[in-house]
Amino acid sequence: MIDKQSPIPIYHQLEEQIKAKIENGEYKPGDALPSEREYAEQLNISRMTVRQAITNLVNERYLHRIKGKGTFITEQKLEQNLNGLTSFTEDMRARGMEPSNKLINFEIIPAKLSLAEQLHIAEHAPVYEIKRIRLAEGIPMALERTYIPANLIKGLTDHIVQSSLYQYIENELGLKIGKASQLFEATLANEEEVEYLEITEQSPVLFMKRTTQLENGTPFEVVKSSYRADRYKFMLDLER
Ligand code: 16G
Repeated sequence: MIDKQSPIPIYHQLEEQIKAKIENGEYKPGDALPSEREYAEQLNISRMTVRQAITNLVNERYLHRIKGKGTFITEQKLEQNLNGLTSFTEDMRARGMEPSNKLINFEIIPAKLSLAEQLHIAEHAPVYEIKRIRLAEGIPMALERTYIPANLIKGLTDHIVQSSLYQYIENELGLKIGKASQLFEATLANEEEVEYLEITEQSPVLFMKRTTQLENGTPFEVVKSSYRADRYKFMLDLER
């Protein structure tokens, strides 16, 4: 497996072999990597060399170390393309994954002043407050709190928001979704996110706030989402 005569450094050969095993699924995300000693003995190379290969793969985020436990294969993150105003349901379906929702809260509340201003409605006007865990293949990806003016998006039910909100707005109400502005912020998980996203305390979370309007310019949602930073990454094409 290791060619000691090759001009390619041994640590590099080992790196490539480990990467290949991750890519072909022999090593699965979350699995523990064999120990340095096992590689060293099996391949008849020094532990220093094994350590070098593993360190490089940790730096490249293929692997991660957990203190006192060992080295593990890192989960592949989902890459969300930010070019386009899509819904969670559409994003998941587009990549062939099954979206689902766990509804935590669904109620109508009076809008506080700052929310009312963002939604261009009167203070205390009724808004739906919807809290959902968004899952892909049963794994929690994000916690989403959505605020929607009840007088604008009519007839919303707890049943509807357990599937797709955008689909309801466009297909059932016949409204056209226009554009959104979205803010991104790196944070550490709070208690609620730890509980609902099944992550440990202090895990990194990507917090996003999206304000979306209908085609006619009327804002219809303010959404605060917390995405698991260990599962998600974002991609945007930039032009100059
Ligand atoms: C996405 C949007 C959210 C929107 C939801 C609709 C972000 C940060 N948020 O999660 O604003 O309300 O999709 O999803 O991308 P649905 O149609 O599947 O209910």
